[in-house]
Amino acid sequence: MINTLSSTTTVSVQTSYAVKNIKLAKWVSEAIALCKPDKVQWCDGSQEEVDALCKEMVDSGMLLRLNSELRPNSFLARSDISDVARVEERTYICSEQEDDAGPTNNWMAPTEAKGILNNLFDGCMRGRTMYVIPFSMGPLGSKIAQIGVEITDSPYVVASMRIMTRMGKEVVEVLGEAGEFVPCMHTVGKPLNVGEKDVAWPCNPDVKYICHFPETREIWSYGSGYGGNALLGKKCFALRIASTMARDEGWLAEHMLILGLESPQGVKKYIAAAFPSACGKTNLAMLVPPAELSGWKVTTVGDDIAWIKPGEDGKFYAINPEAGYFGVAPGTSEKTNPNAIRTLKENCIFTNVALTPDGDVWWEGLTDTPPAQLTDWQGQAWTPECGRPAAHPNARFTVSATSCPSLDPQWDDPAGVPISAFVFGGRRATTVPLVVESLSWDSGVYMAATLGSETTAAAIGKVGQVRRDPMAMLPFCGYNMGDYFTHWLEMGAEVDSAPPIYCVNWFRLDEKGKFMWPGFGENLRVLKWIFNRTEKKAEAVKTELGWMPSFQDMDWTGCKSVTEEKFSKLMNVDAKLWLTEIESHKEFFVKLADKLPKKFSLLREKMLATFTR
Ligand code: TSX
Ligand code: MN
Repeated sequence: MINTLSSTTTVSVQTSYAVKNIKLAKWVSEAIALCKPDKVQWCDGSQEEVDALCKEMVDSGMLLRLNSELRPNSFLARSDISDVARVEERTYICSEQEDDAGPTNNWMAPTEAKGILNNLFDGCMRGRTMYVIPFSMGPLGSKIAQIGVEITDSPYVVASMRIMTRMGKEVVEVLGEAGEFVPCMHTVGKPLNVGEKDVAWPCNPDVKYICHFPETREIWSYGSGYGGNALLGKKCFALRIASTMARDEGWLAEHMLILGLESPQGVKKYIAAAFPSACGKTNLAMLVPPAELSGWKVTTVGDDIAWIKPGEDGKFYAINPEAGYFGVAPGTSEKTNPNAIRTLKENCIFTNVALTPDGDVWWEGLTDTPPAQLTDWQGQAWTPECGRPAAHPNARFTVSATSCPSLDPQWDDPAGVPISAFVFGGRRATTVPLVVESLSWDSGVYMAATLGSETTAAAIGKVGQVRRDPMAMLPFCGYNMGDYFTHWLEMGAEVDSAPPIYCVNWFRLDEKGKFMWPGFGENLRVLKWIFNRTEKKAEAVKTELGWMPSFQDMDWTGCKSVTEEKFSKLMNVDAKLWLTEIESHKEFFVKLADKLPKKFSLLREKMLATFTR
């Protein structure tokens, strides 16, 4: 028991540890007064705690326990149909000045947002338990790590945060009396009346707000229990709030995987890579090298977010602020990501996947032939002929990083890992070559800022249209994108020699619409060239776009599908297409014009000139 209560409240508060942090105790007691929960539970992060919560959720119908032989200690959650993804149109940056949010974010004045939120949060936890979740983004006590505390009325969020972050009483110890933390307020937005029976997935189908206050460093999320809307350590904190911290303090909070690459000689390097959605980031982070290049090892530091700081020795050091993977399940298979399949053996929470008759999970792409019968993500009977997907396309797995067989030995190192190269990749059917190394830091930042993916049939929007997603950060940058570009340009000078920047494209198509590059494990051939380039041990040819390997510069041992002719097509830089491409950069930048770095216009003009020559 702890005294976080005002004398007028009568709510049972459960904690097994002392809270000495004055700001924390005060904030929680204010939250209790506002949200008016029936009970308060300070989470300690123990196994017993999460076991008890999962049992409660199974009893209430929020979770289904999977077959303990096939999928030990694993659960299935089915969300409300109105609550299946991040809600970008309901996501706000609440900075004092609208200009600080910039044209690519929704903006609301902080006082206006607080007015709305205070109304919505008033009594929002009636009939429910308020959970207090202390968590660290990054290794506990690391100089690069940050602490947050999430208040939520969702036990699913508690169980998920325990997987995705370092969570529990140790975090409160690290906070001490005066440590700083980011307060993260969350509610599903469905208070229960006395005697009212709860639904399996409580949320507010009509009202959702995901609000970020970069100046006061707080997060308020209302109405959703799903993913990035509710697990506030991830996109809200580790990207939107952290990107503004990083701008102010001279570091980088990026939407990047971090992988380790070790040569047969035992030389180890780390690569940070950004890709827009649906490019297979988790697959790359867990890549299994082709048999013919055995001796090369790929290890996983993180699959989604990197916090990168200049170190004392003049190099960039990166940590993965997360402690688990919240990955898209559909498309994950023994062929696309064998390490993920092994990671998912036990101790998982699955959300919106299909259920097999024997109590295991299934999703589109897991096997070539679907099971004859399933229960779909909405709990309906499903057969292969029924015409509906069995799993929701955005169905997820939540699993601890420590379950991953390719986990890097240094993944939890408080010092982080040194970054030798940045990689940016998009999904482009034409125009963009398989790999190119930028001629300079500045031109690399320009390439990253013009990163884009072509919309596929599944996505909204016209098929074949390029959607720009600078640094894969468009939905996640907590401030003005133009200022973000300037910050990136400036960060190159904060280290002794900035890592080289590469652009890759695994998705180029031939005339018949077939993928030209085999992808997956074969991507190691590109990573190997990058590795050797950073060691000055690989050749390259200078082109209009930058340094590119010729066929002989890459290792083709055991690769049957890529001939020299095919390779030249994969690498082809078509001047006519690039003139159109550069014109489209200009169009994209119009929206950001007032804050766009002047260097970008110069770089574009220079590039234009090389192609018109
Ligand atoms: O994840 C992918 N990667 C990165 C892997 C380390 N995917 C899946 C993208 C959807 C999330 C890819 N898809 C990759 C890739 O490199 N490449 C492709 C395109 C592709 C698809 C299928 C085949 C080849 C290329 N081949 C066969 O199906 C046999
Ligand atoms: Mn992501």
